[in-house]
Amino acid sequence: MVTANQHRAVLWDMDGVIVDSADYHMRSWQETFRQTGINFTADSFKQIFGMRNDEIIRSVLGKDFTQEKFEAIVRAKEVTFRRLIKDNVKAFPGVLRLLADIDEAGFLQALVSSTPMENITLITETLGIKHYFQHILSGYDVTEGKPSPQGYLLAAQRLGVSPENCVVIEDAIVGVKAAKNGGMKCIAVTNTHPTASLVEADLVVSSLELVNTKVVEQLLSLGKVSTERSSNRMERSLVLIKPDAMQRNLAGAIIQRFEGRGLKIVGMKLLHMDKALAKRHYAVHEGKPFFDSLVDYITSSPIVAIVFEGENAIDLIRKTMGATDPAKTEKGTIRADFGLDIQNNAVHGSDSPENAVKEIALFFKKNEIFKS
Ligand code: IDP
Ligand code: MG
Repeated sequence: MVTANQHRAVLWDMDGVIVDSADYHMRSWQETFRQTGINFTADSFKQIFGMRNDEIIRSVLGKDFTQEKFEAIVRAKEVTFRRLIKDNVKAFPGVLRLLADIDEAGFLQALVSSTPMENITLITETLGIKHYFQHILSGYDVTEGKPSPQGYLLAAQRLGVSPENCVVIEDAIVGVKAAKNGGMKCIAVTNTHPTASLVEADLVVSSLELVNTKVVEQLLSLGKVSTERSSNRMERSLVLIKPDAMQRNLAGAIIQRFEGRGLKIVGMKLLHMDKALAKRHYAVHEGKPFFDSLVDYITSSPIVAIVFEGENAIDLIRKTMGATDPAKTEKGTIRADFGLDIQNNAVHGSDSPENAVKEIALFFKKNEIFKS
């Protein structure tokens, strides 16, 4: 049976996403360069991290090396790498479960790595994950490295899936760029680089333990929402980090969810709402049975008020928050992950362009909002 998900795919990078290999790459470069009489420190490795082999060798040896010397060094490095990692292959947390869940949900999967096939075979066979991939592409199958989208586009083509139906999982800045250059959705995981350098991704997470098939589906359907609209509106919306979240030190984690979706902070403050402000902010709920309790709750401790700006910000923020009742909302949303109950639901977001304008004006003066 052909399911809807067979027209959708998840494309995986390998080093830094599936396997924790940075240390072994560093040690194998070190060993290889030592044999050529060059001292290669951990500091030098930081500078070259994410570069292609030819760029690394050029940065260490200078421009003067022959093609034969280049190939010999790369071969030696990769042989050393496989020897060092062979008995130490370790998947990042959440990877094995996510591969199985995505497979179970009927998505196609491909591995798109810039390393040689021998490395890919060693890693995927050791972890027992080779069968999850309907296609595997090595660095030698493409003529252009990342940030060119060539590898990801070729993998999508081989799977028969169009780029807008692909989600790429990456850890490298050039890898995220490659996915976006190819018109694909991208989840970036901060295994190698900090969040701030990965904001081009549609979602940035600290671990793949936080990702599930619902998140992948949401990312793909967000794409549909924006293409259905004739143009993407730049919007501003008010977000409040509510008392229950502040008391549990969740402000940073919540802001990260929004920033990870590309929303920009253009206004932000810590304030303790008084009853008058609470009643104006929640005026539409006056007379409802939960109104008094809601006013008491929202004024019970300081909160963070934020103005976010971005394309379709209002809709995007509501989707990222999830439905009002944490028990009933979709997995992977802020309220599902952090909300306690229907009142203590961690976060507020404006529900329409009209209300966004009104609410922002309640909390911010004009000169407290900055151009992004
Ligand atoms: P929203 O925050 O998802 O827009 P609204 O219906 O506008 O939801 O309600 C405003 C806030 O009032 C909710 O976020 C929640 O904190 C609280 N609330 C809504 N419904 C109930 C309820 O039935 N019992 C208690 N509190 C509620
Ligand atoms: Mg509301």
